[in-house]
Amino acid sequence: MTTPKLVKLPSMRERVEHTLSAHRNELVSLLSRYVAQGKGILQPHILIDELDNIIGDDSARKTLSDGPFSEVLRTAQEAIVLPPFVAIAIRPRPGVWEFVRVNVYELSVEELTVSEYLRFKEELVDGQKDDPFALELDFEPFNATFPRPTRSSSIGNGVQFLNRHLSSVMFRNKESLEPLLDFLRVHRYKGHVLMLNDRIQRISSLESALTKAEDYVSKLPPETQYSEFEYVLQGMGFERGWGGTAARVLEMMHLLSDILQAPDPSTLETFLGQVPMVFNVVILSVHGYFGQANVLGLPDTGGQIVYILDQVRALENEMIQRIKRQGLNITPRVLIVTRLIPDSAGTSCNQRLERISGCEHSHILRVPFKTEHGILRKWISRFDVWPYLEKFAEDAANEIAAELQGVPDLIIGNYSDGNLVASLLSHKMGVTECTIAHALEKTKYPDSDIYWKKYEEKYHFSCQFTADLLAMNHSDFIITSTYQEIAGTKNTVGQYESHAAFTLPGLYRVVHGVDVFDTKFNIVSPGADDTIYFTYSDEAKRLTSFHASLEKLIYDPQQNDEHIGVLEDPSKPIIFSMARLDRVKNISGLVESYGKNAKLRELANLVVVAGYNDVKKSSDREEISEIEKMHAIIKEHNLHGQIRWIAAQTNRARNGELYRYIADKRGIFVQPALYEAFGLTVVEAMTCGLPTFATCHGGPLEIIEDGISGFHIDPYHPDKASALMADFFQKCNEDPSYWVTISQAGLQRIQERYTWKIYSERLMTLAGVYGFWKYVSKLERREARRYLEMFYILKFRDLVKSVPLAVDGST
Ligand code: UDP
Ligand code: LCN
Repeated sequence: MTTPKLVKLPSMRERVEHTLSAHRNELVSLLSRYVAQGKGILQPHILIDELDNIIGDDSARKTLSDGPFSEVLRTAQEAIVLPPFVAIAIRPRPGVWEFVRVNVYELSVEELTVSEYLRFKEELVDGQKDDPFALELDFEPFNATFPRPTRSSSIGNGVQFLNRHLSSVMFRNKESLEPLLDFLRVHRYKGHVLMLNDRIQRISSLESALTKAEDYVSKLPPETQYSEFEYVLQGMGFERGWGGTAARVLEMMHLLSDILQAPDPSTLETFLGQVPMVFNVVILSVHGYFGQANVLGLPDTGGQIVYILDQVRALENEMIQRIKRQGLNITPRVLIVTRLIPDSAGTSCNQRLERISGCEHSHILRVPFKTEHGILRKWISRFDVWPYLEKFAEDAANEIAAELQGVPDLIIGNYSDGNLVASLLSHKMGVTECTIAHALEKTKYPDSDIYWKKYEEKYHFSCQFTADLLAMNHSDFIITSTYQEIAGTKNTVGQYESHAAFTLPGLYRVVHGVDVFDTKFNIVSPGADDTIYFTYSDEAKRLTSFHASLEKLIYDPQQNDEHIGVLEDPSKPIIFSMARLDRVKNISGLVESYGKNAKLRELANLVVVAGYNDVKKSSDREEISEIEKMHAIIKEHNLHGQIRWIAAQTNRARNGELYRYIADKRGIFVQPALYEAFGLTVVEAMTCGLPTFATCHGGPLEIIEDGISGFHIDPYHPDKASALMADFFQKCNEDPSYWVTISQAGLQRIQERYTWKIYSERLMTLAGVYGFWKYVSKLERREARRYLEMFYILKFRDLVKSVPLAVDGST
């Protein structure tokens, strides 16, 4: 038998070199086409398109697309052209990058380091500067000793990998078990010792105490309450926290015995996930409007609010159950900490404390933005909040301490501003930190890093990207809704991945910003509240009392600031969309593509719920320009008679019924965003049984399996998208069961993956495992924290000074 030889795959530089020597003419012809475009950045589709444009030369095309260079072209993410150079950023697989540069005049190829590539890219903006002292940010050395997977498919399963690592270390020798012992000994709740007391000082005594205790407890009837044998266990060194009944205590003790004898990853995860350590949780969502009623659809106030309120309900429930199961009599608390807005536009955002409905122990705690001029009264855009956050964090820390009478056990940040405050608080309090991005703005705005100055006045991305880097490196674990949020797809770059290396010319250059293979990443997807979103066919649960008002909302001919446009033929099915009226949501793009497709207009009406229809009602610059655009498109395509534009709808229960009402009429839901980080409306619509057409850019790509549980559309090819919808309606006219097939497949997809129950169980387990990991790795982590502290003080604090403070009374 012959042993297969390991063949080393050629590097990208070798591929280019090989092509240059074997097919010089063809490659030069292609590269010259790139260079001919002049200085700039070329996107992947342009790189490929140019191959098709090598005029009249089929064989050249074939040579290049079949040879080793094809891999370079297929995986190129961008090319920087600065004649005579073309530098290409190549991504052979998610999370792995290489950089090559070709001198097209001299026909030489070199491999670039990430720093060299970025420096070259900066020349697009700064010309040749050669400043050897540009600030370079590099987080790699701090994480070099931490374990990480190498396969792209393992990205986002951080906790599994971490458990494997931890258990293999523990397996090595008895001393490695010491941190676990110490960890179990530090647990306390308000001064009361939990799990282990001082009688157990060493692993050997833990082992013998466990044997004795297991022996004793196993002889008790399984349902015996902990209080009945509490004192006996206390004498052996055990305190409350092992379980409420003998059966549960025994189960936990078996798990620990197994770990002490032969640790394995899943036992470790189960055990750490059950150790009671999370009683008080603080969740930060700063910018507002954060409220339970009348806020959705307001600028900047969308899915994040829905997500957090649902999350808190699920989390409180899970905490109560776990605490009870562990035999503790402790009341958990969850505080959502947000901004208090005195001029609260008819919402409850001016109240300090608000109980969360559907919860017993969870509240919204609001803390105002303060400066030396006093409290800021008005709402401000999420892009302008940066100068307020440090003081906000300080004030919030005091308020939280007063509310909880102590520090929380877990801090969860949301979005860039909440994540920064979470980092500041967790840094100060030494508490486990989890961050959730919801949407990293950098990916939404192409080239917003290299051309950051262009965006600065409007968006202050220099602050936001800096805050994002700080938070993603400071947090103990990161939850994402999808894989693509971390590492994209085979062809597209992930949101976090786009922070691995980038440059803000003149500010700093990031050579290792975040590593998508880091075990801190975990995919835990949200769901949709099942009391509000359920299938249209669940007749018993339907809220038919809303039907009359929904009918009015859609068909009432009156034109006012709640709805404009009429649907002349009410018998047609409805194409429905609902989103904030942001540019990126691209509602205007949907209206335009509908307007241009006569067949689609013939087959279906269009109903959109978005923002306001009157510029006077909006204070948000982006929304105002979208409102103007919508009116112009409606006029240009003469859409009156086929479109209904409804202003933002804040009644969630009625919105749930609205999706189902549209399903009754065999309509569809469309999510046309240019980029959607996750897309809760997609999950909501599918949960209600509406066939859904959603953008292929971002989360919906993963939520929907194209052609099976819905459809992907590309907002950059709007004609194709509208043709796909028209085909769908046509097909449904010919065979009405087609609509049902897609609807049911969508429902099945949701049930398998997107539920809050799965989410909250996972979150609690992650809090346990990462709490332990934080404890064992505290020394190493300190180095990174000090580096981050310096970056915060020297860069972030300076940058926020460039953001103007808002003035109450002005718009
Ligand atoms: N939403 C709403 N009324 C509106 C617009 C949106 O209730 O007028 C809700 C929608 O049902 C969803 C959330 O706001 O629950 C939007 O979340 P998504 O993730 O789709 O987008 P985001 O606004 O967070 O970017
Ligand atoms: C923010 C977004 O932009 C959406 O894509 C998400 O669904 C939402 O947050 C909740 O995570």
